[in-house]
Amino acid sequence: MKLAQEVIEQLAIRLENCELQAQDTPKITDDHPDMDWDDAYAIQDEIKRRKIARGARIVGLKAGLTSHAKMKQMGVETPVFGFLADYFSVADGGEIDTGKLIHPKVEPEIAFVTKAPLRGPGCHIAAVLAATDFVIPAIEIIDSRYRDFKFDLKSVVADNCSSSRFVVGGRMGDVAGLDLRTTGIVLEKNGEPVAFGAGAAVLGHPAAAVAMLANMLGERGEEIPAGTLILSGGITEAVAVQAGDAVTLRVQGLGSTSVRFR
Ligand code: 0L1
Ligand code: MG
Repeated sequence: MKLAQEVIEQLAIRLENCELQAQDTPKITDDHPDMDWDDAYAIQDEIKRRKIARGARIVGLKAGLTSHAKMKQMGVETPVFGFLADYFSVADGGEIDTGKLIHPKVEPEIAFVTKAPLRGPGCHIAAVLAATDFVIPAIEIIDSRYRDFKFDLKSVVADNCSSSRFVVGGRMGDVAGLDLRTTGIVLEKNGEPVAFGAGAAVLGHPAAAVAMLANMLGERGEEIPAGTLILSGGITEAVAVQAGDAVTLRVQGLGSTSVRFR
């Protein structure tokens, strides 16, 4: 690690305050160009520690930048992961106050809920499918704390991978009866289709993103516990939203989930 613990704590406070006060900031690597991956995840961990200390519960995990569309949109090449706090969760059909966000975008995703722990190294698609209780449509609302979404990957990891809100809904699907590679999705904004795709856009199979997450956590001596909700990553590029917009995600065989922005 390149950063002192005191600097990690200061950067975590800066980024979390930006999240809680809906204010943007230049990317942190501008001031700390030598920070490494361990520093980036240590800042994310410190943000998580601060939330838990204030009484928040961690309700899930997210894999980010798991599709070529997202990697191309962001100009990066490596997937990343973050955590989901309880207050990120919005009811299906619910409303999000854009006054509490900076510049939200939505991503169509397939969420997994596990029924058994997953631990890397060596975690693979078959292990993920065997450990999956069900899959369900999910809309992730990302809101990078960095000005104009301009960042590099280490800055993104420190910022909990732009996590801000998520919605799940529709039908709980049994993976035994689904081919998630060919499962089609349509994302609608204000009744108009704005993005289309299929599960294979996420690392060839959305379960591969969950396996990758288990393997990345395994390198840190951690696992994905049973009962974890996991967002497997955007199937298409993220779509910008503003107050007044209504978004619906339709997933083949799994129904739909919606959210409105005010
Ligand atoms: O969920 C994601 O794929 C987002 C990862 C962070 C990068 C971004 O803000 O788009
Ligand atoms: Mg996402």
